[in-house]
Amino acid sequence: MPAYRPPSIPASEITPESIFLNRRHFLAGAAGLLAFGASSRSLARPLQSTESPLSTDEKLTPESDATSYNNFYEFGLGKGDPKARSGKFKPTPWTVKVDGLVSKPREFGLEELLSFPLEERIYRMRCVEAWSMVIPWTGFPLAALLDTVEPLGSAKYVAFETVVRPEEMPGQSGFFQPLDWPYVEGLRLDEARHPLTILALGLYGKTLPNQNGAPVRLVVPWKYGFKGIKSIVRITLTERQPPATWNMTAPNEYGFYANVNPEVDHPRWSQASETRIGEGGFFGANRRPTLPFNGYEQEVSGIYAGMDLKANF
Ligand SMILES: Nc1nc2c(c(=O)[nH]1)N[C@H]1C(S)=C(S)[C@@H](COP(=O)(O)O)O[C@H]1N2
Ligand SMILES: [Mo]
Repeated sequence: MPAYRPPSIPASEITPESIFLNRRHFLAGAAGLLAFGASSRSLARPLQSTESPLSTDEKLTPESDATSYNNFYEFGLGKGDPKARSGKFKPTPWTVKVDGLVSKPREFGLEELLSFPLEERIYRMRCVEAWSMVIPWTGFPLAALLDTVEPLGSAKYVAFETVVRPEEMPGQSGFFQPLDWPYVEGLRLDEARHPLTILALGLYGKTLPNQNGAPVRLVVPWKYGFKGIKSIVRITLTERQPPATWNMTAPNEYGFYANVNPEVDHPRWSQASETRIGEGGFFGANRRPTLPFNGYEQEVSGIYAGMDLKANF
């Protein structure tokens, strides 16, 4: 699988708008111009562009939907809460601590994360609630970050942790607490190193808005959306399978693997089909079939060879 193709389109051709209109993909650098949060805006200094073989050419979900219909329980349970209630959240300055079973544990400042070669990836995102979107992310392969800290041979999993800031995240300070904080997630090391797995710093050519997980979140497109942990402050390499928030909260409903699988229904609803947000009508004619591994079967099924995907859902 090609992880990256050298740029073939001169930077002069690129403007942020044209990127989405002509379906070309870009690599952007934003060092020195950090505008996360409510004032999210175009990443500065687009460097180069390339057609990414890992992107879908399906119609993008309207940006206004992707940034207003969100799951981010730290800001509340309603789909509109993350946007409406995240105004106080401060995504800069930011550091991500990378530790555990690595030779070179260290912290990465946001500027350092932005200095990895950024790439645009247009991915389907399938929420376990049976809706989906098509989102253009800007980010870089998680494998690139893992390489720099040199995982030890004993490392088998990667654990992720979201920030805890009740004073800025109203869903963490209310009377009713739906989840234990911090929100945590995990991947097997080979999943974490898969070329499709990225750390995203932006969407639609802009830095991440707070509601989408500013300033840095995980995107694993063949898994249900809840694996895509937001506002990450720590990444830890471990020997044992790390805890994952939804799996711990309701293990019979949400597995650790959470690979999109139309044949494994949620106990309370079918996973055989989904609604594409923006296409209207949650039920009825607009529903489309859900694809194994969310349509990334060819790319990822090899890493699960021999595994019982119904038992390990
Ligand atoms: N920290 C944290 N990360 C999270 C969540 C959350 O509640 N808290 N929700 C998850 C779920 S269920 C989904 S579907 C995606 C939604 O991402 P989006 O709002 O950017 O579309 O984020 C995931 N990451
Ligand atoms: Mo979700």
